[in-house]
Amino acid sequence: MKSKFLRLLALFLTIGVVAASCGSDSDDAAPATTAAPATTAAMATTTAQVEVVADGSLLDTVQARGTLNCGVSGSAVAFSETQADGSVTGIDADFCRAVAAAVLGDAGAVNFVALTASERFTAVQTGDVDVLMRNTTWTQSRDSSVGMDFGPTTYFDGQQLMARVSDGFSASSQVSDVDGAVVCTNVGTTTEKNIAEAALLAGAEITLLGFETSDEVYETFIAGGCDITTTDGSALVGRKVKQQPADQEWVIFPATPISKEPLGPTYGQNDSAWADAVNWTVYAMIIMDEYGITSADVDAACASAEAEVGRLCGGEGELQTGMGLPADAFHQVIRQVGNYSEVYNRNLNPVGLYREGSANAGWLDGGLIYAPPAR
Ligand SMILES: N[C@@H](CCC(=O)N[C@@H](CS)C(=O)NCC(=O)O)C(=O)O
Repeated sequence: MKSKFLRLLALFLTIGVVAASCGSDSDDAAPATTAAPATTAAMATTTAQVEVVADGSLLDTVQARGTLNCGVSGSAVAFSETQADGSVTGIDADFCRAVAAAVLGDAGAVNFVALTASERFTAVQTGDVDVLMRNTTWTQSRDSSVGMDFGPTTYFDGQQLMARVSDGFSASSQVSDVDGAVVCTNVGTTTEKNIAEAALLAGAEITLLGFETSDEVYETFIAGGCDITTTDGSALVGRKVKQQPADQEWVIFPATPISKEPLGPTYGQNDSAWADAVNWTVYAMIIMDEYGITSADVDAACASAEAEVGRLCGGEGELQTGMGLPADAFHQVIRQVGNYSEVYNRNLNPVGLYREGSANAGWLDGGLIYAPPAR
């Protein structure tokens, strides 16, 4: 823990540096530290920035606590699934682990908190969770009046519908074809709003049944209580793989999703130090992927790395300590969890979701996955 004295000293030094850079006629009463020799002031700048930005941030709280409270679904196939032994698997679970590896040096230091869609934002507001990795869509209202901030999109999704082939639906069906249908979905989601709006626009009259959990949605769908289920396309694919009964054939449509569902880390608004820690964990995973550096070879790569990889590894010119993280924070992320492709492929390939040709390909391959430079 940083002492009060260090924080105050840091604050004074920052004021000193700012005042100096604004000219000596500044109205700010610059403390005597402005007279410090240039080298001392320059060295202190780094420390001062770290101490001040992290002060009062969740970053401090999480580091003091020693565990990350990460909000997940727990029943989102391939994204976050609570297993019989209590462990949680999936791409969202791995992003929780990645943040723990960066912030705490230990990918295992995660307390997973399973939340329904309607519980999730309250859990952030009350501080029950530090971050959501819960197939959560970045929207304007959530980003503003709901009080959330959003990190880099980790999965570009879109809403689709799923129905039985025996009911006359096919991959080329459209929303207008669901006229008269009973449609099941989850409450507290973008999904329920999108389908109501899309059906209205397509002139289809539907009966919308809302459930708190996806398990209830699929139990009802399988039993014939609804003709259609609708949610993020990735979730439909996962449920079809896991739950389609031998005597039913389910089909997903329309080919072009009815909405954009950018899914990614979500946390309370106005905490820049925490946001930076979460966001740059994801960016580091994307950048290391661009260099082809994986968990298997990151130790060797970091041993001789230069330039951008060198900086991310924690070598000369590293930027992690300047944001309140250990110098080797991102080395640990790759080592303990993996780069973006590793995490994507190991969780999503088994349900038939591939990066190639999708919006989740890297930007050099025609996709949208992109990170700013580590500079
Ligand atoms: N991305 C949408 C939908 C998220 C959502 O909650 N989807 C459901 C269907 S995949 C879900 O996660 N269910 C899992 C559960 O019941 O725990 C949103 O942010 O509102």
